Amino acid sequence: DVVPIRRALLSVSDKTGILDLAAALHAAGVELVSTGSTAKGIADAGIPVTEVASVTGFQEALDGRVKTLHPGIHAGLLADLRLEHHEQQLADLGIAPFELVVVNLYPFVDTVRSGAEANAVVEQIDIGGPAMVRASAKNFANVAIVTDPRAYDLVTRALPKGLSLAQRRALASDAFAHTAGYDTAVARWFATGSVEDAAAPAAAAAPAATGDANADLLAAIGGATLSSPLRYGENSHQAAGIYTLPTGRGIAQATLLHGKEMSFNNYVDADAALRAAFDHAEPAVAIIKHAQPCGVALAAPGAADPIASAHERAHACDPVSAFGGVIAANRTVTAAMAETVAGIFTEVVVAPDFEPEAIEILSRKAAIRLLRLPDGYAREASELRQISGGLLLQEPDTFDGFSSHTWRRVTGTHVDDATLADLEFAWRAVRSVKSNAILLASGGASVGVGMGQVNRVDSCVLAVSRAGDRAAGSVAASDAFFPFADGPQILIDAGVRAIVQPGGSKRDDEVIAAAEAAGLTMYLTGERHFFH
Ligand code: 93A
Repeated sequence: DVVPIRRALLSVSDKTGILDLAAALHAAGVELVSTGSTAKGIADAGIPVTEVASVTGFQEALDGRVKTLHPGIHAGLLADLRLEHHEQQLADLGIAPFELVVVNLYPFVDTVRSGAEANAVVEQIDIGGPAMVRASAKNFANVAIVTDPRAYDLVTRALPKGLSLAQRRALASDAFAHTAGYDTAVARWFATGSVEDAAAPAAAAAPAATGDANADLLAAIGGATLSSPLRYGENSHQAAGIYTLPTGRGIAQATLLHGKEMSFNNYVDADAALRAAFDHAEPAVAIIKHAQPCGVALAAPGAADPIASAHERAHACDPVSAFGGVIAANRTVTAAMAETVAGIFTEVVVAPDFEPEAIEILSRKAAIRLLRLPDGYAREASELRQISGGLLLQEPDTFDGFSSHTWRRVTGTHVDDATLADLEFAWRAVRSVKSNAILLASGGASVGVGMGQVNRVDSCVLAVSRAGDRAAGSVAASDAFFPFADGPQILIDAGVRAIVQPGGSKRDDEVIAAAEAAGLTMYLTGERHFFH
């Protein structure tokens, strides 16, 4: 289902990355066809390129309003070469097909925002561009359509082979979202004279796209821009979009290598999964459902394929909950990990990279989304949350400088190195679990997680019941202090060997006495990791 790229059409207003892409395509033997200033830039860079006018035999007319709107171009975009008579007609017409189309549209929104007068704004309504985008997206069976410079990397990595059907389908989805968002802005401008008002009738008529209703809010957080409307928000009746930070290196910048467009919830869960997996320096995997970890694990010591081992162990924590989960790996996904994941219904896999064979294996699943992180994945230096009427901003909770040497042992004997390593792992892992969080771990893998309860006792009960037999002999971490001895007593009764918790409760004495009586080791960290 891979269509080799022989001929590409490049026509972009945003020239970001276009010369590198053109150079890579040329090096792979692809013939380049391009419009006006795009063609000029490519030619100036010394890369051979054919002008659209010499393909159509028709000079651009009406001040550029008619450039690519010509059968000589559009038949090459729309021919379905799976049909013999399309191939024959194309040959009769002397028109060559395109397998790759790279187009982004006139900067309509920016022009409106610049305060340009109405005639100038109207000239920035792109007609030929969306026609090419929509034609190519409709013909995704034959053509790959790229509307976002962040996807150029996907194209160059696929050379010289070309893109798979699943990849072309995902690109087509992005393309229609791109033109839908564009037309929504145009409609809003006609209705209100502005592109900013989400309450305008044009926006209400198109619930799939959000527009820039939150422009003021977004200006406050450093120039985030609407990169794409999402199909919907947390639920299907909620309009939504994704806004990306210009300097971001996170999930918002990740490349979709395979699968359907990311949903709002996919983004939330994938980000939570990354947060959990990247808290560990060793190869680690986190599996997330509803923004909560249902398994976090490191590789088994000496595992032949560490990341595959970490995934297997994370999955084993709670296979029931992992169904339909979102997986983050902090290392390249290997073919072995892919084989296991392919057998489990999974929404998203996000990782720094994927072995080519892993992509091959997972691409057999149409529904799974594979996301490659940008180089140098990093989280922002501040975290933001909206409340009515304002924003809350805080430094992120990190483990910078974390060491168990600062822990205070309040009961029991010194534990052996393996147990201490488990406690350290549990303490790191519990941070990504929503409060009240209790995490039981054994051998560098979570075995039972109690999350999101409104009292700590219930979280203990949940963690113990999820762990089942595995609770006995495990270690426990609690994200915040135990206000009473009832929670730890549940862990003690289940056979937990050691507990790490912040301490600092008024009743620490009671809590410590319960641990003392049971003869287990308890460490106090002096620092809590609430996560709400
Ligand atoms: O003026 S158009 O509406 N009519 C066209 O035929 C046409 N062809 C390409 N807009 C058209 N384009 C747009 O030109 C593309 O969407 C792209 O944004 C831009 C690239 O032009 P250039 O290569 O001259 O910068």
